[in-house]
Parts: sequence; structure tokens; C-alpha cells
Amino acid sequence: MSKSKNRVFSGVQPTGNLHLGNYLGAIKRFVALQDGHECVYCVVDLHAVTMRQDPEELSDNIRNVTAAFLASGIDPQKHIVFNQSQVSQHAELAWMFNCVARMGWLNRMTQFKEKAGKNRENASVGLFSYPSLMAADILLYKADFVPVGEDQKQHLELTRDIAAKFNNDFCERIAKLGFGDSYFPMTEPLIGGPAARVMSLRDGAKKMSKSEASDMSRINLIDDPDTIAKKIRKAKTDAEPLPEEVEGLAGRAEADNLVGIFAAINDVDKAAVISEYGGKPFSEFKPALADLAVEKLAPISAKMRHLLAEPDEIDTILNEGADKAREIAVVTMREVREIFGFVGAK
Ligand code: AQP
Repeated sequence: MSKSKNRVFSGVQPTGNLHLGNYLGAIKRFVALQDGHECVYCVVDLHAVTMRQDPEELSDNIRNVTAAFLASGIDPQKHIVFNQSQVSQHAELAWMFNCVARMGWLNRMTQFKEKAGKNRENASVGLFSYPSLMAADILLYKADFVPVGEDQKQHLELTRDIAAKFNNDFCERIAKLGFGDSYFPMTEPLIGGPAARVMSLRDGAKKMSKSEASDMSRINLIDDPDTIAKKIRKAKTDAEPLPEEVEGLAGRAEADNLVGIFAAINDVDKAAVISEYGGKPFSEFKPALADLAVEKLAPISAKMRHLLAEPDEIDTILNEGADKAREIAVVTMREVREIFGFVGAK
């Protein structure tokens, strides 16, 4: 596959049930980007094992994320859908980037601090060097755009730092080998919209997350309609009705979150939601949100269940996707080895 000027790459970790944050912040946008872009969507299983995973659950979760991609509308015939561990060049390029990135850069990563918690000495080395692998995922395909939720902004900045340092460290070699002024692109993050950071339904200060203990804090893509409606009904809010103007959402984290979810599901902005529901109590807004969420998510969840009944078909799609991804990855790695000066068969 020759490189177009608008390649998109993104990934999702198979670490548990996917939730509305993953869907609105990432997967729904992956679907929209298929028109007019060449997309590479990856189930990032090498990232998942930076935290301990049960092997059988990991296999199930890889198929779950793949089913969520397909059920949401990602087309594996026109684009590339695969799991990262099948393309060994991800790990190989990550090693090269471990030698380009600086300890000080990785030390500043807030996700490592949050995930490692108080006992940092006990965190895996993989968790610390996670951003080098993420840079490798993106740059292996020389991706121009990466749609992600806001929590990944810092890692995207680091990807650009790694690309810039590589281009600078090897600038003469890159030019001598005929690759022009720079080898890796300055990838643009695509972050934004009303659901760039979907918050927990129980605490408007925390992001919705797979690893949060309370299942009531998130809407899972596989939740049935009754569960979705119950979780929205019980979502934490304040006692005031919705504000008359969108500016009135400032300082009201839970209200802002529910309005953002409504807007993102419906492909409108928060102002459009407020123009319809401004001044109305949550007793009116929550049922409308529940109906909308069920209407949009129930078909996805039904399709996921259908796909998961045929795990061999999912595995075939992943294998075919990995073959397509490898075609691109081997070329990048051959060139990167040459730039570094490694000797051997091409
Ligand atoms: N709450 C969120 N709002 C918007 N986007 C989100 N994403 C995750 N949570 C939210 C985006 O989903 C994509 C895939 O995320 P991931 O599974 O690779 O990793 P994560 O960000 O670590 O997701 P979780 O749910 O928070 O998992 P745990 O609990 O395991 O850490 C990314 O684009 C991410 O930005």
C-alpha cells in the first residue's frame, strides 16, 4: 500500500469492557474518519500487558474490542484492523525509540504516575516506556492524524518530540539516504468535540474509565437498555435545573458531562442541547438522554454479541489486517535500520 497524505492511526487497549468514553472519545470518531482517509485501527494488546492481564481474559478482550470496532461501523475491507502483537515491528521500533526518548521526558508522563500509583518501584518497566511504544505504533505507519481522547494529549506530544529528535539526530544520514529533510512526520492529534473527556457518572471530577471499581460510574458498550437507563437515572447531578445558556455549565461538572454526552451522541454541540433543554430539570433531561443512549448504543451492542458468537471470523479479520499492516511496517523498519546504520540482509 503506498502512503497517502492523510493516514490515520489509532488504538484501543483490550483491558476490559469498552465504555461510552472510549466510544465517543475515540471509536465513533474512527468511524467518521473512514471517509476520505486511509485508516489503520489497532487493538493495542502489547500496551495492555504493561499491567498484569489474565491470558484468557486478554484473548476475549482482544476479540471484544475488534467486535466493537466492527459493530460501530469500521470497515476492515477498506481499512486496516488488527492486533498489535501480530506485527513485531511495533516492538522493534519501540526499542529504537527507547534509545531516542530521554528519561526526563518519560518521567513527566502523568498517565504513568496515575497508573503506577504510590508504589512506583513495583510498576513494570513496560508501563514506564509505554509512550515509546505508542510513538512506534503511530510512526511505523507515518500517520498524519491520530484521533484520541484528551487523556492521550501528552503522549501525542511525546510522539512528536521523539519524531523531531530522530529527524534531528539523523538528519545528515536521512538526507544522504535520499529520504529528504526529515523521515518521520509531525503527527497531528485529533482531540476535541463535546466528548473529548467523558467523566464518571458518579464523580464529575474523574474520567470515565474501564478500571474504575464501580460499574455504575460508566456505561459499557455491552450494557443492555435497562442497565443504560438505570445508570443514567442514578447519575450524580446537582439540584439545579439545566442552565439557560451554555456558559452556565461552567463549575457544574456533572451537568456539563451529561450535556456533553447528549451532544456527542447526537452529533451536535452543547449549545444546541442547552437551547432545547435549558431551564429543564434533570427529571426531564435524564430520560431523554437515556432514550437517546439506548437508541444509539443498543444496535451496536446487539451487533457485538452477534459477532462474538463467531470468534473464528473475528480472528480471520485480525489475521488479514495484520498482513496488510505488516506490508507497511516492514518497509518503515527496513529504512529505520538503514538510518541507524545496522548491517544485514534487507
Ligand atoms: N473518559 C474518556 N473520555 C473520552 N475518551 C476516552 N478514552 C478513554 N477514556 C475516555 C479514549 O479511548 C481511547 C482508548 O483508550 P484505551 O482503552 O486505550 O486507554 P485508556 O485511555 O487508558 O482507557 P480507560 O478506559 O481509562 O482504561 P483504563 O481504566 O484501563 O486506564 C483513547 O483514545 C482514549 O483517549
